[in-house]
Amino acid sequence: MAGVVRGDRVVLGQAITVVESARAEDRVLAGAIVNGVMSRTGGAIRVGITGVPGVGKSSFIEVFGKHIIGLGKRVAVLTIDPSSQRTGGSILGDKTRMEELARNSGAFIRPSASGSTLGGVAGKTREAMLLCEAAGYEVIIIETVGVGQSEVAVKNMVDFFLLLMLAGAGDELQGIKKGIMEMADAVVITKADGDNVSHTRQAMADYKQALHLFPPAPSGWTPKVLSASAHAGTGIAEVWETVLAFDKHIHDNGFITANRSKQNISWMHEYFDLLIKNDLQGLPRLREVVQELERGVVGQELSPYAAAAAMLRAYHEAVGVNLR
Ligand SMILES: Nc1nc2c(ncn2[C@@H]2O[C@H](COP(=O)(O)OP(=O)(O)OP(=O)(O)O)[C@@H](O)[C@H]2O)c(=O)[nH]1
Ligand SMILES: [Mg+2]
Repeated sequence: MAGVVRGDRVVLGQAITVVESARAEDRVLAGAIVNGVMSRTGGAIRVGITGVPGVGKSSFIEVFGKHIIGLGKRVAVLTIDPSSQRTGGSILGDKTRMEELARNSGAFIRPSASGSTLGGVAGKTREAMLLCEAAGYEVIIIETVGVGQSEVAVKNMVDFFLLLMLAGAGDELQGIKKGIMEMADAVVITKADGDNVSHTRQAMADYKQALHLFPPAPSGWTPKVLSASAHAGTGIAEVWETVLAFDKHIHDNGFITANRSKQNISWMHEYFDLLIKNDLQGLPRLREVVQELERGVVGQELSPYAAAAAMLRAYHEAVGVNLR
């Protein structure tokens, strides 16, 4: 823990590995680590970045991260890739695309552990974020692939949510669901260079129009539409200035406190659900009851609802016996 607080990147990496571990003995240590650093967390600006595969997230973050470090801040980048289980992950690709940033002493880059459920990965990313804050990173960037699974989880752990979009890619929403656009504090049209420049102008006008139709956000912030090119290095400073303007806005109107409290409450409930689930799995006698109930559902003797209710009764009983 002292190593984390000291800002030692190796120790920070090791602490995140412990937090990500599913082993029971590591869970105890992980809990102690997270509790131990809690009072040193909360100071960073938390930025979520999403967009369809290939939109240019990693390239953008490479340039964006270096820009922020150039202004004297330390940046941690955490990635959640819900597809990494299936495809084996674009982690290697990300590593190469953020090569310079990864070598920068002001940066810390960490891909999410694959092989867990989405909820699990998201929960661990949140803990990794807290560890990075305790280690003194002032800006936390969480990258996720915009395929509609992990955005809500990311939105629930960040302050600022950035959606990257391509210009002139036909369908105006590019498979990005309306709900994701609605969560965005800014939309950035990427690859605004070369032949793309004129398309970019049109796309910006279209997105301004589209965002205008959404109801006002609880933060009281009007979402911005910007453009950037990671290759040309243009528009990057404006995106950072927008994040800073948003940060000032939510500190001035108190939204940051209200929002983070809300996030912590939902975090608590998520953890509770997880604890119950783990607890259920840890009761061998209950497992037999559950299997029997499953057979009942398969044989259509029991409705799924009735089986769930019976499962809860059996759980209460099992816990009652345990407590005595
Ligand atoms: N012209 C142009 N191409 C870019 C720019 N940024 C990224 N690209 C290209 O777009 C492709 C995808 O870029 P990535 O940064 O890997 O995109 P990503 O969104 O991280 O992709 P996934 O991690 O696979 O979801 C690469 O071939 C990049 O070279 C840019 O600013 N301009
Ligand atoms: Mg990427």
